Amino acid sequence: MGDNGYAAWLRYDQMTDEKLTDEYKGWTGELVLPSGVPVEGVLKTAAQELSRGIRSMIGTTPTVTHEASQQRFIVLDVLGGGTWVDQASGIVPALSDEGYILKTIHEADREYIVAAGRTEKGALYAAFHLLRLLQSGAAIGQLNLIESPKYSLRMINHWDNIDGSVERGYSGRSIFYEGNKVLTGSDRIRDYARLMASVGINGIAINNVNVHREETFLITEKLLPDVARIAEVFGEYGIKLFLSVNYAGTIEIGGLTTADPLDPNVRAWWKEKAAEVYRYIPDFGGFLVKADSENRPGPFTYGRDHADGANMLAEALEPYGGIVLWRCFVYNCHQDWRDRSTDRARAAYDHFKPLDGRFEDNVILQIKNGPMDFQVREPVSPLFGAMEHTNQMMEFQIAQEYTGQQKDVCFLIPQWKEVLNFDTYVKGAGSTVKEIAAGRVHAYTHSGITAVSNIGNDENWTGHHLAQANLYGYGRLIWNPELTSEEIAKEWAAQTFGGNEKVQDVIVNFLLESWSIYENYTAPLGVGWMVTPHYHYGPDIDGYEYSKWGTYHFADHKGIGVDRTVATGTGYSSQYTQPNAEIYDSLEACPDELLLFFHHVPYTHQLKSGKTVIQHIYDTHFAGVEQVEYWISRWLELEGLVDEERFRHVAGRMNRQLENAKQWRDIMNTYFFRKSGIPDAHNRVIY
Ligand code: GCV
Repeated sequence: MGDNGYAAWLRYDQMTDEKLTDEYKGWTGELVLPSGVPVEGVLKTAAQELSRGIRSMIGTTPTVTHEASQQRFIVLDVLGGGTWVDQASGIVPALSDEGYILKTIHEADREYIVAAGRTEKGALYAAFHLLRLLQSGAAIGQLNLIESPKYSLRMINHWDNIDGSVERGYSGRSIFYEGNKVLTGSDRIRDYARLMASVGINGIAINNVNVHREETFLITEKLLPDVARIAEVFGEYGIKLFLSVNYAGTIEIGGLTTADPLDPNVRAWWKEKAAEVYRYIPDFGGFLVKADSENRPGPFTYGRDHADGANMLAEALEPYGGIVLWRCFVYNCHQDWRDRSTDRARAAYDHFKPLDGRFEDNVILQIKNGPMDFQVREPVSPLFGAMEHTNQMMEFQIAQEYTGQQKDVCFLIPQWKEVLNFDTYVKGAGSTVKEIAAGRVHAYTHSGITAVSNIGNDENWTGHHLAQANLYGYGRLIWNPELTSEEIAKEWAAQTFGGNEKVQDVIVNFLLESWSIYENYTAPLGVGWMVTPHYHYGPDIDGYEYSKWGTYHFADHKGIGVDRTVATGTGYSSQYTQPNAEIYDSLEACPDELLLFFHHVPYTHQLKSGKTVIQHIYDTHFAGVEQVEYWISRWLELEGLVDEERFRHVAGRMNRQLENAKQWRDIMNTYFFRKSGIPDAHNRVIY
């Protein structure tokens, strides 16, 4: 592959270390499939991927065979299938269905590496893991790895529209659609499935949760034959296809006058649609639904609630094992800014918590990580874990809508890790988000993690080359949330930019600092927004201040922040379980980084850091720009060490990031100086 970034982390560059190449050659000459060389299915994909990767890195194509003939070889198999591999592998501790082992076995007359899963999917993941090791130059002579994914649902949501546009897409157009047609024959879709399977993704919803008229037909015979072709490719990589559906489908395309979830004709229509979908796509995953949210239709129109709506769809999908992913991003988007009693942050909890226990077993509530909307900093949604008898899954956003839009670098793994490690205390200490999402705090029948995709048809998939790290990292993190941000960044950088230590060092450290840098030059202390309305890139401090969207900072000449306390504010803090409720409610205990999310304070309020709020604003905004300047200078040191194309591309994007950071710095500092009248303690330039 060239250096346009298309291959992403599956580059499989030809190895240059001769000794290591010889060592690997010894192991990779023969690929043995004791259960027979498959002609179709996921195991076949696994064998193909291994062969392809090995050929590309080592230069020789392994012989794919049923029986071993060499002294050293690789074995690819499904455990428990009755082949000799079962015995050779010894006792394998409980593996989940998608788990696998990677084990080097030394016998008297032969040595081999077993890459075997509990299922074919597990074997595919084992194959990709082995390739990752080879690509990173790891030792493979003594492997003894046992892997099981933490989450059973590991999903991606696309916000792609059938006209080819992508809502909140920052890397070109859709890879799935163009001009109201489904793109079926494209290599891109297969290559995308490869990338996703290589990091363990097993479910992808291929259309926007805002389902417009044409997309409403995706679940009908008009478009299902094309959708089925995508599902087939996904299936080869162990990925289930999901579709977002239009809650008002019965009215828009079904010829009915209602979408009342309790109406027998409405129920019958959805059952018919489910049957149709499964006729074309037998392993279809299910429906993703945005209802009664941001002007989308929903059950409220008929005096029904979310449980009524979700259960109707659940009933239709249940005979086929399908699930309903029902989103909780529900709030009043027509709020009067003069009304201080309505708090958007409260909305999801207020709507859904009272419905606990009313949802069918094949419904999962999909909850955004924060109560607002993917801001650079917000607390964890208090709804997460608050419903003991209702399946839940977490929704992240890889797309960087509010975090730099893949023009600015913002590696989000550290943010997601903070969310996953957050202790909700819903069942006492240790009730962390990461355990709840795994269904281990409450006994959920379905759970997991999903995220909004950041890819498009840009040659390098993600616009910014470094934004590929978020996509890779997301998959790795939700396979194993114990991986550190640094481990993930290093893995990604080594596979994507090669082994040069200096290159590694610059990229990894820049990534690791990037979230905090972005936070430094944008909205401070958890207050959020302050972005250009609609586009959500670049500063516009009052852009949303007098709007209907419920996203305010309430800055005046004395202070800033949203009072969400019980005594004097909206009472949002009480949605948390103790001790979190108390900590957030208390001005003294509330962590600095979320201060303005929970409290309205004077500019002279002293933070735990010892600085006043106003000085913090000035300092972080000056620092943010300096940090970007620093990382540009570090990146420029890589000239000649990174291929020309990616070197220039990243340098160009970083200069744009610098312009953005300066714009934020100067507008923020000027705005708050004018509001507060308090000068910068260090007398720096403020306009
Ligand atoms: C798909 C935010 C985004 C919208 C998005 C919405 C959602 O409001 O700005 O583009 O719509 O979230 O998650 O449904």
